[in-house]
Amino acid sequence: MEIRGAATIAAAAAGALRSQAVESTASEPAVFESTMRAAGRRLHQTRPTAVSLPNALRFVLQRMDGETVGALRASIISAADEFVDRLERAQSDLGRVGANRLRDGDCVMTHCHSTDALACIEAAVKSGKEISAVVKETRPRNQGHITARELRELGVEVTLIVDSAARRYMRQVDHVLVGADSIAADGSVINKIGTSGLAVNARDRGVPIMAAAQTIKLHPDTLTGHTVEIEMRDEREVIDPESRNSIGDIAVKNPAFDVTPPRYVDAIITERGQFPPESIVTLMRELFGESVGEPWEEPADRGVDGGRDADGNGAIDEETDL
Ligand code: RI2
Repeated sequence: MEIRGAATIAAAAAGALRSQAVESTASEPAVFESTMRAAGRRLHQTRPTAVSLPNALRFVLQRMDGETVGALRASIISAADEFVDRLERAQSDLGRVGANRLRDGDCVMTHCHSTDALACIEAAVKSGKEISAVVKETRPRNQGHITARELRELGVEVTLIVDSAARRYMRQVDHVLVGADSIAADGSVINKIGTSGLAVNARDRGVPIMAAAQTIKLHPDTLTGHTVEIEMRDEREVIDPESRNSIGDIAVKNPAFDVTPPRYVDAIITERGQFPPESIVTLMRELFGESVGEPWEEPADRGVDGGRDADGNGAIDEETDL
């Protein structure tokens, strides 16, 4: 969690591959390629839910090319730099799309901290619109505090609330704006825990909900029926060990993310425009085709399905669905 937020994680992963390429002492091309794939596998294991991480690894490692170590190294460096450059451009393009949905004087409710979501508010403010925000603190790690600070830096009027006050304040907001860690092929939005309940409340109150998600948040594996793994985090984020012991024998669960079904989402905002969630699959097919590789695996280990587990049901994990 020192590096967090799906876009930031993606940039860090590309940067880590770049560092590995620069620092590798391999003198044989095959050894160099193998160390790059090993670095990719290690990075891939760090967090399971944000698909921007494997998408970043895929972008860089698929461009690893050359007959010599020098050429291979140069290809990684140039791909990593291009990835970060595209990421920054995508976020500002997405911000302009999202800003078009915000009118002068609108109030926005936010959840957690998302650089993609903030890009929309920033673009609106920079175009001269006055925007205010109701910011949910977002238990257990209170990343809403980061959002509150960054919105204040933009000059946005901020009201901070506890998560459970969201419904009470829903009447005075014009939009719910969240980010995404992954978007599934059916248009489900996988985002910080609490997003799905917030979206249900918003729908009940007639408040539109928009998810700001660059296309690196689109989860290509979900095109072929794979589910999105939800990260379970340390129970000490929820309760300290002393308090837990004083209560007695209890179970504590701390899922980091949840799944908001497409019927509760009005628009997914990307750098390629805004999409109703049900049509995001069209963009996914255009970007990924029908299959995706896992270039961090050694060629012999890739297999027909890239070595992944397939439950084949094409649905979201039942524990995470509404
Ligand atoms: P950007 C965060 O997860 C939040 O769920 C946020 O909505 C999402 O990443 C996207 O963030 P975490 O890494 O890419 O804090 O928009 O667990 O910055």
